[in-house]
Amino acid sequence: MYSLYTAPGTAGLAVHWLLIELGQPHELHLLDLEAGDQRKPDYLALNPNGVVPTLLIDGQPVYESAALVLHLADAHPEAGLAPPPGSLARAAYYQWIVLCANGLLPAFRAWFHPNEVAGESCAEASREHARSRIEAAFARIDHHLAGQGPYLLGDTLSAADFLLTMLMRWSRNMPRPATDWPHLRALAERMKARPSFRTLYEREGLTEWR
Ligand SMILES: N[C@@H](CCC(=O)N[C@@H](CS)C(=O)NCC(=O)O)C(=O)O
Repeated sequence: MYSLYTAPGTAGLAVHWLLIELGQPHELHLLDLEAGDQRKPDYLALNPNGVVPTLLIDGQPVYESAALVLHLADAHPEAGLAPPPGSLARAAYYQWIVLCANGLLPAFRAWFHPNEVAGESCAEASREHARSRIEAAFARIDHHLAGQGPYLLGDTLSAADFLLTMLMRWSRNMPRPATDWPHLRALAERMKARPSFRTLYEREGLTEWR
């Protein structure tokens, strides 16, 4: 049994979306980040980092969105969202998940919280630097999709596409949103057309970037 602690539109979105896509029953706990729910002792006991998401898997808390995406795809292989371990496709799959988790996700964190990088006095420069890193990553992924798309793994949808779509969504109000790049835009449209995306939006109460 799964229990997801998240907040609408955050790093928990890909995890929530996959739970819906995979048809896995789960309890949903929506935290109010503005009110500081993520720093309350009960939540810190589940995730000492004080961030969302956290997924209780049979009562055990596990965190880090990319780790949860990898786990859910493996735990429910019938959906075919993860290539077989040891295969070449699996190596590419790891590559994209790690690029999202290790490259794009921290750059977005720096975009949304630029004062965390080097203090308030450097916030503007940090934000600008984050923006250029995000745009450069989008350009490289778009180039990949142009030659080897339409999904990150070619013709095969994988859990990595869900993680990337979450990140593309985060760029919607940036000077150059992901949808400025034609192949990223096409991927976003495909992903948004999934019935699970509509359910996700209803359950998280989201309206932007439909
Ligand atoms: N590396 C973490 C990052 C999680 C993260 O930064 N979550 C944000 C929301 S997107 C959060 O909880 N922010 C609240 C805060 O920092 O107080 C993951 O991917 O799960």
